[in-house]
Amino acid sequence: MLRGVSDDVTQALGAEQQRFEAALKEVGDADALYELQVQYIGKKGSVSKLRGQMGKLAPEERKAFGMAFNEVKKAIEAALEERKEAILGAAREADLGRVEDLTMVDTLSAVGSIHPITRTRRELSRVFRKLGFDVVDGPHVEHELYNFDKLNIPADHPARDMQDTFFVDGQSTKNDSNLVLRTHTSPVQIRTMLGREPPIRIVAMGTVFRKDDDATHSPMFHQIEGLCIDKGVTMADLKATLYRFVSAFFGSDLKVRLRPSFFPFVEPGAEFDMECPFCPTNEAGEKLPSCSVCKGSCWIELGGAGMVHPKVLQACDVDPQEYTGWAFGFGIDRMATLLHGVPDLRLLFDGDVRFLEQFPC
Ligand code: FA5
Repeated sequence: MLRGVSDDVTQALGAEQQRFEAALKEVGDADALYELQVQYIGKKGSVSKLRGQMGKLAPEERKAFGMAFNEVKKAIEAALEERKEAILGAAREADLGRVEDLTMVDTLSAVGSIHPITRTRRELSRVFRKLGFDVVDGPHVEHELYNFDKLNIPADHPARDMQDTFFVDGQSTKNDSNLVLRTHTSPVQIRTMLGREPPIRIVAMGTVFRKDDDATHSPMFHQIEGLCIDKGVTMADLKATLYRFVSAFFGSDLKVRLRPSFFPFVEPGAEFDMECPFCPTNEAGEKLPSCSVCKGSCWIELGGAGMVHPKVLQACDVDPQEYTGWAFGFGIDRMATLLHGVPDLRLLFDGDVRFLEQFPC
């Protein structure tokens, strides 16, 4: 490389270059590379120092040495740069590998989320409290007397067949009747009327049990019950309350309709439906019949309702001549499946994390 130049300094330059090239092969990271750079071409580096020897050379040798020095320095700089790129490239590759690691399940910091039923219950509580209702509770294991008899469903009444349930060993303290897993939240009506003086405005929410099991019926499910007892209360108040509730819960102005139906504890009794909030519309805002939720009917069946039967009022020591009242009840699980588009209600209770993860807080 330093052909035609023969003095000691020039040989030393060549020797330093060879030492550098050997050392470079051993360098594995950016720190070691920097050390090498300082060692050879830093201010006090071995190559840099040789430049100071130029003054000792004869004037006609200086030009050749200067050119040789610059050539060596440039070669060292280029080799350092090339090695630096290689080290950075390897570090980037390693970084990409680490990004993949980040996709691993991080079990330590995983926090749960609120179950869709709990979330729906909380939202129902919030809306009914705003409408002036107290939220009350009742036991899951109930006296048969409260679950059926005082609701005008005597032992031989066919309505009991529709709510076939689980009986619990042991005797109830009320009338020596049986203990049952409550089949609906309606016994909370009885407990409330026996425990408070009218006016009454309550909702009760909770778990209920029936001998059911299919895609839309679970043996354990959740209901909400509403009860209003006061002087001069009518069916119009019931409909207005249901309308207010549905509109507040779904956040838009939705109609409610009542259809005649039978429940032994209300008279008159009704099924109540709400206008479907999920129907797709055309550009003119007209609903299209292709809705998968209401199957094009534009109505969603919610539950039962009606004026509290005078026999129920009497059974709870409320004078039907002085007071009237209404009640309603519907399934919370159905509400949650509607809200979240869940095709099988039983998925809500399987405890499968892959299903529940679809409902983050
Ligand atoms: C009743 O349980 C009455 N207690 C409701 C009532 C209250 C009527 C007050 C009048 C006055 P029904 O059996 O229809 O009614 O049940 C009410 C709702 O519970 C149904 O509309 C449905 O949404 C839900 N439901 C009933 N059985 C199941 C089940 N096995 N799984 C899930 N949801 C159910």
